[in-house]
Amino acid sequence: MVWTSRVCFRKYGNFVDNIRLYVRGGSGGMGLPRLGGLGGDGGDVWVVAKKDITLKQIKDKHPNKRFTAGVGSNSSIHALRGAKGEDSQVCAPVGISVTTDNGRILGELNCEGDKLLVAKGGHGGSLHSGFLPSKGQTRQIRLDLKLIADLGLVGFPNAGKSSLLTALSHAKPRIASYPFTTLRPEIGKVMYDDHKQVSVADLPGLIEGAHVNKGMGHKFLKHVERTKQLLFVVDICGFQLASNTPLRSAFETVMLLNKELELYKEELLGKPAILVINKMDLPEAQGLLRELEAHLENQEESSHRFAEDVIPKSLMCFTHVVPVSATTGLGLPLLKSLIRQSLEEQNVTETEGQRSERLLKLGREIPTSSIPSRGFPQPT
Ligand SMILES: Nc1nc2c(ncn2[C@@H]2O[C@H](COP(=O)(O)OP(=O)(O)OP(=O)(O)O)[C@@H](O)[C@H]2O)c(=O)[nH]1
Ligand SMILES: [Mg+2]
Repeated sequence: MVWTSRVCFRKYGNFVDNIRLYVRGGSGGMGLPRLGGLGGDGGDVWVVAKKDITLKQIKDKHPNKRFTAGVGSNSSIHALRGAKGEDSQVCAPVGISVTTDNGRILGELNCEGDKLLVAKGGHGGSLHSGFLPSKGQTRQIRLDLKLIADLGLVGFPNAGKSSLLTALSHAKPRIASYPFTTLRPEIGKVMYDDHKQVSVADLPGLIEGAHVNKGMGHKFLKHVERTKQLLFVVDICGFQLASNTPLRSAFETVMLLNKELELYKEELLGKPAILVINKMDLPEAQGLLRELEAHLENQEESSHRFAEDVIPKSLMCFTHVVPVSATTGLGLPLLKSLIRQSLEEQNVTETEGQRSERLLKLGREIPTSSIPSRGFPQPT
């Protein structure tokens, strides 16, 4: 039997993978015609790549999403050459592309410290301009996190992530019964009957302590940030790394994956995610699935058995829970259609969000004086 249930533990969808900003270079300072003094140039706005920054942090720290550089100083008797206005910096994550509102690419920031000029300051007044300054450049820009794939496969080693990718796409990743078979992401394309394609990244397995870089830790987590949605893949029989480490049940592996993502970057839990329970062809699978279901439904209670430091503070929200077998193909057609549905839902939510943001902005920009009155005196 193939079934799916919708388990939603908390609101999801607050992961930010793009953001629109208003940037304005500072105006130049006035020149001093009497003495031939030059006004200072306005400051510039730069986007600078920093390691531990996320787009969500920019959004939270600068709710009005405006970055304006300083004005150049006027020329004066004391300082004939006015000082340049202060530059403004937008600290952004590594791995973003910057475009103008109409889609022109301004540049990419791929390494820490990369800088991109996004709004030039105006010139200070000089003989050439009749000592009058010019205004700084004004622009709407978009910062987009460069995604490696639509979906990322998240799971402990041996859960069957690579097997699942092989079953869903034409990719041929290495599959073996030992942990850490996959060492770098491999992208597969899932094809649909109407020729639509969805890209899925097979990622290295994650183990407890990944957030402090155990196993393939950081390499893995860095890639998770660069996918739109997550597919948690769990072995219904659980996971044991070695004979001297504890055997983790399927429910424990879900909790531990949740905890590792939270410890690395809590906002990753805001990504839409589907929980895939793999290896349902194994003889003991049905009984274990019932147990897992019961735990997922009573998550709060079930997690009390764990050590304090294993219990996640926020729980991942799964849009669907789908039992499958990568080996026999059980549940895969349903999983394929849920993946598509989930991505389409996310697209709609994002487009609606952007549209209402634009409308809101438009409302702010139309001055009330331009709204025609009906001949009544306006209150002052
Ligand atoms: N019985 C059964 N075995 C499976 C299934 N899916 C995968 N396996 C087996 O599980 C083992 C691990 O599979 P992989 O696909 O390499 O697992 P992985 O999650 O990619 O592992 P890492 O790359 O090490 O993180 C292999 O021996 C697979 O044949 C399944 O649905 N049923
Ligand atoms: Mg693998």
